[in-house]
Amino acid sequence: MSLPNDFIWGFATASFQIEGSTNTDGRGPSIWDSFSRIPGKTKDGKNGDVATDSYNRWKEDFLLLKDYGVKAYRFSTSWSRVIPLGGRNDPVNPLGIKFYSKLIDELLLNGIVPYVTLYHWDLPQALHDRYGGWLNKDEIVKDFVNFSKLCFDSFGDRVKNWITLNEPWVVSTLGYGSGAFAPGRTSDRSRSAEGNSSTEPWIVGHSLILAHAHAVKLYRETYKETQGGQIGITLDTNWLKPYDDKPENIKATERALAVKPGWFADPIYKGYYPALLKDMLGDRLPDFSEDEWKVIKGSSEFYGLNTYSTFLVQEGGTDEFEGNVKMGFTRPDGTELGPPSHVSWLRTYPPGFRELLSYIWKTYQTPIYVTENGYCVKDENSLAVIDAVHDADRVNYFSGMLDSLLKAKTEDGVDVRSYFGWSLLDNFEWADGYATRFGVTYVDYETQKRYPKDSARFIEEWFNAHIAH
Ligand code: PNW
Repeated sequence: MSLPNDFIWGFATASFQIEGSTNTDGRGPSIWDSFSRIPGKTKDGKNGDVATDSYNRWKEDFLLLKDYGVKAYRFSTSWSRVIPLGGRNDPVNPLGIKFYSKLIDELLLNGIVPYVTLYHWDLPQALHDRYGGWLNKDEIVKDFVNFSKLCFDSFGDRVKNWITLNEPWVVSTLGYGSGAFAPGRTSDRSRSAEGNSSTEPWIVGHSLILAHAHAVKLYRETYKETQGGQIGITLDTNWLKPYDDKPENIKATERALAVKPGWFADPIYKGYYPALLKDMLGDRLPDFSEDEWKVIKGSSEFYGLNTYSTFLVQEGGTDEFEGNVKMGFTRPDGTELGPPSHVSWLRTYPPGFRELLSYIWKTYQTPIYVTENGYCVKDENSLAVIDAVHDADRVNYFSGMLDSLLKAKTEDGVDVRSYFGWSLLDNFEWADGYATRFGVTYVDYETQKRYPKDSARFIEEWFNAHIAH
């Protein structure tokens, strides 16, 4: 059993999580700069001002990729680095363009294919202040399309794989529902002075879908023919299994899937909202006009899949963003899906990945690019470097997941075309700060020195052994 020669593999990162240099060479502030500087918003009280210093150390990171033998690298562009104030009438920052251009050239010179995410959560602060950012559909769609156009114009001669948005579910629900992520809006007044969790996430989701669709429309009309690339979206999608075979738990699982991934995937791949989502939200779910639906339906050329875990689902929860269900890892017989990781939402359960790949392939019938998958070892942060690099639990996770991917592709006939491990290196893990480590490379934040972990070597060897030559 092996994967075809053209199967793509590599590692992923995101601009705000690695670059640092938030105030260098003309970059403008993003909502994550401001949010992470508010005391109490990140677990370790740290922000992204330095991160892994990759704005300065990008060559070193590139050398890691080369050393690991990857075929591709997924990274994201910082909107406020290339248009510091973000808007369509605001000036472009040539140094920002130059930064990504250099990186792209270096990758291509060494046979590494760039996969570029336009938006991985770092909205220019100015757009949030000016008109409410993602809450203002008419303005943000135009500004996002303008930013996308700048990227197609500047990099599209060399970049052939575009991802418009990373995980719109997270942007909407954590940014405007729980308020755990930037811009931190929520009805919970202990967390924020502003926001309405029952309406804003659904409004933001609406804007995100349209912004994505209009960027794709522009690419198809103006660039695709001459540049010859492909474009799509990345959705975070966990596998969900009913807790047992009780009808109410089966129904609860369907409802949970209607929220995630259905809220975004159904409009984009099928051209309508899931009925269960509409039932749950009534008129709080903004609908699209007929003209808008035409732009949205079929607006992704692949399913960009970020996936980490499997959950067991029961009737009875109150979190709308999960579909009002209870989610857990404990089976009815008391056994667990997998041992705890460093975060509450992630367990190692490889069979779930195989089932998820089949579900997506059957439901959405579009090629799947796994754009993120990875693991954080419990308490890795308290280990000395020489121990942390022997990340047996992460190796175990990747080993199981890759085995599932291979079976999905070769035995189940799922059209899956890439695998990007999250992440190339330990980095700023959003509200967790730096204490949660997802890298296959250890970063010593005192010295910024990088140390390859066993998992990096494992993945390299796994693909060398499983891709047909
Ligand atoms: C991803 N879930 O988000 C992000 O794209 C990365 O930036 C991040 O560093 C990485 O995961 C690790 O947290 C997730 O619902 C979103 O299970 C949602 C889930 C998991 C990860």
